[in-house]
Amino acid sequence: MLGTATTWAALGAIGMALGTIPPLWGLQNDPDRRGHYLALAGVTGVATVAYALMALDIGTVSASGRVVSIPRYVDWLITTPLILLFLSMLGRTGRGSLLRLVVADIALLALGGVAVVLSGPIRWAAFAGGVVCFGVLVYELYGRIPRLATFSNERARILFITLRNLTIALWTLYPIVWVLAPSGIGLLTRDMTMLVVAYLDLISKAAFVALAVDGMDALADADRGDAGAGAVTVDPDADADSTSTAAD
Ligand code: RET
Repeated sequence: MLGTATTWAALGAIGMALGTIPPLWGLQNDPDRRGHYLALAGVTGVATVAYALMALDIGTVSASGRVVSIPRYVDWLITTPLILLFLSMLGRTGRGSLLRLVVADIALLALGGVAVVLSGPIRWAAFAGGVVCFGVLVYELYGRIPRLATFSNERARILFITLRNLTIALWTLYPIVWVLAPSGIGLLTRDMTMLVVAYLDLISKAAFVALAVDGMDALADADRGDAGAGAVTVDPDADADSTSTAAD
């Protein structure tokens, strides 16, 4: 039997709550990197609240005959910038790059949220605008940041590449689900959409956070000035792509 949206949302809340334990543990045990752990705890912590609200069916509004979940979009508006903040903290690419990422991210989410409630061709125009913003975000993460980044050591660079690739691969699935869901052509039911999105959210948040916490000792190695597992300091002028490994 396939569960309902409520069941999947409740399971999502439990998964996100469990996913918040590793960064909270890091906050306790590694006070030097509080900022990193706070950003990570925020990602799964905010999602825990959003999923609990969705499980209780709070914040669902109907517009143009479609159901929009306000907690879902508020969650995305808070947590996706935190994911991008963490990635830019790893690469130390500075405010300009973070700003471009966050502006593109908020614009694509706003356009996607607005597109749900619009009707007629303008709806698909808003969706297409969101996809263009997503293209800008991917270009920044894939094309620009690897060139601008100064990673503290080779392990930090590999951690960045792993998390960035995971992020781009998973985030690409969201607009596809948006089209298949009741927000788009309605091939998926509301219950199935909740299952698929909860699953995507769990990997792009809880798995991201777990991998990030696991990789944080790479930054500790750098702070100690210890070369860690065969680490090297990346030349900021070097093209990071040319030194990439199979992780690319
Ligand atoms: C929308 C529709 C408009 C076009 C695009 C979209 C992309 C959404 C994305 C959401 C990512 C959410 C994440 C949540 C984490 O838990 C808004 C669906 C491009 C990329 C990662």
